[in-house]
Amino acid sequence: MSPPPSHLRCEHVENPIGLDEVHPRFSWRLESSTSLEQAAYQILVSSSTAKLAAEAGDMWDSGRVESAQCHAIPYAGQALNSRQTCFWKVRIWSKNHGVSPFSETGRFEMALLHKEDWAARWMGWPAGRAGQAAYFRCIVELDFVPSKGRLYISGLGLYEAFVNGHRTDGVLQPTVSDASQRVYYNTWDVTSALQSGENAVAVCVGSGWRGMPMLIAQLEIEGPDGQQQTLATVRSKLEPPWMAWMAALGPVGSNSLFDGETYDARREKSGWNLAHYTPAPDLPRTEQWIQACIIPEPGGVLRAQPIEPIQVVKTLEAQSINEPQPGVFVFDFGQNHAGWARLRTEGPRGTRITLRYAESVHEDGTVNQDNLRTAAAEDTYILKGGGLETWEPRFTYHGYRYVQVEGWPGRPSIDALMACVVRSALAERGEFSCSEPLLNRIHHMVRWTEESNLHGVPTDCPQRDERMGWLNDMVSRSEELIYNFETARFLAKFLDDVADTQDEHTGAIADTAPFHWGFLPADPINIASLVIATLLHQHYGDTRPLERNYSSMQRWVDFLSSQTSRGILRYSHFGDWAPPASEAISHSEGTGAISARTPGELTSTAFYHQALKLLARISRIIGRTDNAARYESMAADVGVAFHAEFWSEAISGYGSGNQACNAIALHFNLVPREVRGRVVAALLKEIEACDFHLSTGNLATKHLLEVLSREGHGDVALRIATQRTYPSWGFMLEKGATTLWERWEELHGTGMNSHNHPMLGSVGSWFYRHVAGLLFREDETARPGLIIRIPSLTGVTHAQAAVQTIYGQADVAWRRTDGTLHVKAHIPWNCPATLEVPGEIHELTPGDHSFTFPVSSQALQNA
Ligand code: RAM
Repeated sequence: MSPPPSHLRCEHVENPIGLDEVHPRFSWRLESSTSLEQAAYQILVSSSTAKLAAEAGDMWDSGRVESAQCHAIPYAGQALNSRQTCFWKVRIWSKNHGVSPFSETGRFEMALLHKEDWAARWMGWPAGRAGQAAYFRCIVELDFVPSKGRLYISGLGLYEAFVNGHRTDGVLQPTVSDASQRVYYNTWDVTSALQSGENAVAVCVGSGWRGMPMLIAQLEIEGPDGQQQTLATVRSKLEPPWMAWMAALGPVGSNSLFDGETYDARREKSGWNLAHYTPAPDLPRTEQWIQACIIPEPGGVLRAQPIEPIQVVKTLEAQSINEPQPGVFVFDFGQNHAGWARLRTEGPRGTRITLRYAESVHEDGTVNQDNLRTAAAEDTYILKGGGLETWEPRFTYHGYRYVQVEGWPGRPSIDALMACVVRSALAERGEFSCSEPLLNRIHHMVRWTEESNLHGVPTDCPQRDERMGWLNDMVSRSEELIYNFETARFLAKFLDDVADTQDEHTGAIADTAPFHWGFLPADPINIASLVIATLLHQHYGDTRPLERNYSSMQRWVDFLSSQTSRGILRYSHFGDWAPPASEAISHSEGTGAISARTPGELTSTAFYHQALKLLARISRIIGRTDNAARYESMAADVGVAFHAEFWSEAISGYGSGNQACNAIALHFNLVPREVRGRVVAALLKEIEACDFHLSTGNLATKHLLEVLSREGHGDVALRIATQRTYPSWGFMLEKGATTLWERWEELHGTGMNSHNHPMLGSVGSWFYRHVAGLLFREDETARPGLIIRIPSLTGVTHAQAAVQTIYGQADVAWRRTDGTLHVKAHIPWNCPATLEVPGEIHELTPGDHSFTFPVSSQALQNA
């Protein structure tokens, strides 16, 4: 008999609360590596545990469904209500093994589904000041012992909330959005913080991306005998005075995501977040509590936050302290990252300590903030005196390796500062290593760069005055990201951000999401939503992001179609952005980041063609085959036009014949079969002319490595990837980089040169796919499956990778010794998989496998 399903997830989360997805999706696994294959399943959803125990699926009984799918199966039962809790379980039938017992019980709880569920209104404070944090508090009195408490809350720009002094989870909440379109709120289970008698809800709201702080909060409490009490941000004449929300200024003064935070501990309102609190009698006027007021709404609809909160995910100790000038101390944490420093100090009241953050130091040892542009990246802490004080900011974050401390009382010890690494708390998903230490170091560098750029959206950088979700970066970076981190929710949410930028009349989207910078219409290469939707299906078997964004993607592609002239799309903003300086137009935008040799109309047309291909594929996946045929035929026409426009017989290649032009044309299958060999040869020749260095920017770098491996030239790709001289990843490492640079050049000045920029990190997915050989199938209808394709690399003798799939962890490890190739693989339960070595294909069943192959035939070397 098959064991019961386990690892129950609803909307990718174990027993979630606060869902506003009215068809939440269920997933499970089998903690067994047997070769059982699921043939059918049955899901029961009940309104109570008793009913579930009696196997009465009063909310939904899926019945026996003949399917191997075990992930993201949508609820299709009775309509779900706001706040409703449901309980569910699942059993499966395995081929030849009969039915399993039912799983343990999972549960999920709905959030506030309708506008009318909100008694609360947006609240502000007329005496507040833009750029200053506002403090809010309110008391609710209970004459029962609470058995359930939920706090529904959002604060713009960012909030930090307490119930009776207990802080809610996460930092920098809520997650970023275009607040004129949608505002995310969090649902917190605060049951254990509540008590009978007086309870305090206290919230500090900072600026974030916005100016004036504003708050909406609704605390709903239930008692064991059905008692109910709600405390909401409202103000009406009927409201008893003790239930009024009060507001004041406090110790968090000026605060901004980019510039940093100032905290004056002398202004702390001791006990402000507790029920029994008596304000000091001598507070200056602005620090006195006065009634908050209702203010206009930000415009966007309130939606439950669908992704992981941002957290302090780890801390780093300083490696060294320098004193470049008397009283100026520079802490080196040894690793560039995003977050802030936590300080411990003791000193006289009124002592002012400043912390200035930077990615590099000047020759004299002081921090170099030149590349932060207008971001001040400076935190200030003013001591209250009288003992040990610890502090960390809450409404800012910085991209840094070094912190320069000034004003410290005495000399700081090495543990006076601790670095907090702050990011959206996505689980790590993949791991990779191989026999070439340089590749392992690059992998590590790519991982740290991603760690630094997951902040509600995939940001381009964490340090300067930017930190935007640039779509062009995501076009090439998403696959690396999905291998390295659990992004099922994060990337689906980003698709909503992209859709929010869409012009309702033209269908054009913007270059950044949420839209702060760049152009609208975006560069035609910005097909990130199609790339991401396809990856989410490939890796997670998730069709919802495809269905939900289908019309938005169609409208964007239709807009691009409307801009073509005989199949060619000529407008372009960035193209293959930031190639090596010798390839770029010297004084172009982004301190010379526009490619001189990769024509914008070539990238625009090639990516438009790819958008049509992806849209055709997405159409087939979700059953819109009528559209699929249309997009395929449009793509074929664009392909013909591309070749006619950009092909040069004389150079056997496209455009200028540089690496980018030919790699993109080849990888997107824009090259007619009869000249394909010539283009590959021209690409190899060009690479040789560059002494086996790349000459590509943020887009073409991905296509270059991929296409070389696909065309059987993995060793050439490996040679490029293992360079240590400019331009290469190894060069960055040789120069001391710990995260990826934005430019191939080593730059430290005032121009565009972030030192923590994932856009050149697409090599990270090449590691998994073409060094370790762990690929996801590109099937359009089936559930996700693996291809283990052992590459023929002479420069690597062993490699391994592990990835958390929807079925469990998959592992592959290969080693070449004495003319023998050894392959070990672990295929998780229910996962379709094949092993490919040149000339051979093996179906792999779930479980452990070990193979050896002779390589004496040279087949593996030369395939
Ligand atoms: C800069 C950043 C970003 C890039 C855009 C076009 O602001 O480098 O990553 O892709 O320009």
